[in-house]
Amino acid sequence: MKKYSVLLPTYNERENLPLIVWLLVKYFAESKIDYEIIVIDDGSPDGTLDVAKQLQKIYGADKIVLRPREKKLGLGTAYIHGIKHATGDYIFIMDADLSHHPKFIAEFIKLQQDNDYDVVSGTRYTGNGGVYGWDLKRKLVSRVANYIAQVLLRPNASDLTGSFRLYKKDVLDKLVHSCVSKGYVFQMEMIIRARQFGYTVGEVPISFVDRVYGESKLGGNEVIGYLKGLLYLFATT
Ligand SMILES: Nc1nc2c(ncn2[C@@H]2O[C@H](COP(=O)(O)OP(=O)(O)OP(=O)(O)O)[C@@H](O)[C@H]2O)c(=O)[nH]1
Ligand SMILES: [Mg+2]
Repeated sequence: MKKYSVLLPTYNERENLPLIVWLLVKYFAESKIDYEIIVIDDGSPDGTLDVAKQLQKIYGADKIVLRPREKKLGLGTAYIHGIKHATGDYIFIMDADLSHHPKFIAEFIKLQQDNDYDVVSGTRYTGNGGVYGWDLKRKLVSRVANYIAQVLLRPNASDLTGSFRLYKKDVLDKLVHSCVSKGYVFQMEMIIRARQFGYTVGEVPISFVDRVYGESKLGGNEVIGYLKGLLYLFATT
C-alpha cells in the first residue's frame, strides 16, 4: 500500500491547524489511504506548536509528526526540513491556512496514478480553478507575478506560484535540493526545475479561498524577493 506524507508548514496558524488536520484525517481515513501529517512550525509566537502537540495526542504520533524549528527560517528550508523525515512514497505540500482544501486531494492522487506523473500541481488559473476572497490588489499581484514568470520562463504550467502540489518522494528530494531560493519564489523555481530535469507535471484545477483566520505574510519584501528570484532564474536557466 502506498503511503502519503503531507507537509504542513506553519507560522501563526493556531486557529487553522485543528481544522486542516481534522479534514485531512477524515479524508484519508474514509479513503483508507495510509498517511502521515508532518507539521513544521517555525517557533510561532501564537503557540501553534502547543496546538500541534494536542493534535498529536488526539490522532497519534504516527499520524501527526512534529518537526519544529526554533525560529522563522522561511518556507523553502521548511520543506527541506520536513521531507528529511517523511516516510511516504508520495508527498503533498499544502498551506495550513485552509486556502487549500483537502477535498481536492482525491483528484491529485487519481491524476498522478492514471498518468504516473512525477508532479501534480494545483492550479487556480485553468478549468474550474479560481481565487475567492482576495481583493483586487492581491489578485493583481498574483496574476502579474504569474504572468511575468510565464513570459520570461515559459514553464508550460499555468500556476507557478501556487503551493498545493503532490510529488513523488525522490522527485521532491531532488527538486528541493536543486532550488536556490528561500522565499515565495521557491514554488515557482520548483516547477521550473521540474521542467529542466524533464519531470512530468500534471495539473488539477483548485479553488483557492483566502484565509479566514490569521494574518497574511505577503508584504513588499516578498514581492521584491520574488522579482529578484525570477530574474535570477531567467538569467541562469
Ligand atoms: N514553517 C514555516 N511556515 C511558514 C513560513 N511562512 C509561511 N508559512 C506557512 O506557509 C503557508 C503559506 O503561507 P501564507 O502566509 O498563507 O502565504 P500566502 O497564502 O501566500 O498568503 P496569505 O494566506 O495571505 O497569508 C502557511 O501555512 C503559513 O503558515 C515560515 O517561514 N516557516
Ligand atoms: Mg495563505
